[in-house]
Amino acid sequence: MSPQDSEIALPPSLKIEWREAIAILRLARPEKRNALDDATVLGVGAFFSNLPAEVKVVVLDAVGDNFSAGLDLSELTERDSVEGLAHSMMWHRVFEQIEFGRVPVVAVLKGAVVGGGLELAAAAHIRVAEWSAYYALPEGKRGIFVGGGAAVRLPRLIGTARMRDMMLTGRVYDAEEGHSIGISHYLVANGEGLAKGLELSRKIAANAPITNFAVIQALPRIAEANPREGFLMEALMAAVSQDSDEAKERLRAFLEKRAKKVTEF
Ligand code: 1HE
Repeated sequence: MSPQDSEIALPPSLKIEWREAIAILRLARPEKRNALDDATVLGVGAFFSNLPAEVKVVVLDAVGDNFSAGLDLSELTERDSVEGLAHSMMWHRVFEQIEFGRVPVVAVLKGAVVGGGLELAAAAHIRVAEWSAYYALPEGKRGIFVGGGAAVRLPRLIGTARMRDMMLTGRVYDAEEGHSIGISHYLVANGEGLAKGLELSRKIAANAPITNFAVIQALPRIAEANPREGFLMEALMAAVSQDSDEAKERLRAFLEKRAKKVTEF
């Protein structure tokens, strides 16, 4: 616990743990398999828009055996189409704060990573999966459509053809399959996801802030840009980053044999 807790009002379905430069945000509604109700999604948005300055990386974790069973279906029955539009766009705003926020986000996946849970995971920058993780988009079978950004993020991650299959047939990918198609970056034994997520977060936190900024803000925009603009944006970002005092010191440290080699990171 930290004094910062009092500055971020979160619903009971979310818990924060501070570990110096790393903040762990946990979905904490295991009795409902971490289904995402409005209070939880808005709480995630409040958390990311009020991150204390000293936080350099966020780990997105979950209490219980499941990351998230997706949209809280008990809230869905009450919505008409106009309310549905507003709801989906609220999710978009919140997940945008994750993907294009101030710090890199590492998600630790286990059990159900389903529907909106997969959409949430897709907004993170690094995904660590435990063997128990499984992935599905049951929206097709529930008579609805994805609404938390999956139609934009998942085709970029796994391809439109695979996403179409998941939605049309209800296909479930297990952890190993999910890993082989690119959903997770790391696959670890059950119970070891958080330790791996923290290990990676410490490495990320040790990077120059300008590099982390470039990777989460500039890289995805460059990758989507017309190459003519993309090359220029890359050159601008390279120029800005190498001009920083920190970059100069890091380069000097390598040349003076004070820095780790690539094989030692
Ligand atoms: C829920 C939800 C939920 C569980 N909304 N309450 N997501 C889905 O279609 C997935 C629906 N859930 C499931 O298929 C299963 O719950 C699981 C395979 C994920 C887990 O099964 P299991 O056996 O461990 O748990 P359970 O007994 O099914 O569920 C435990 C409780 O959580 C139970 O409530 P209880 O009061 O009877 O104990 C379930 O009703 C509740 N629960 N999942 C509400 N999703 C922005 S658009 C995004 C669109 C979507 O995400 S659609 C996909 C929705």
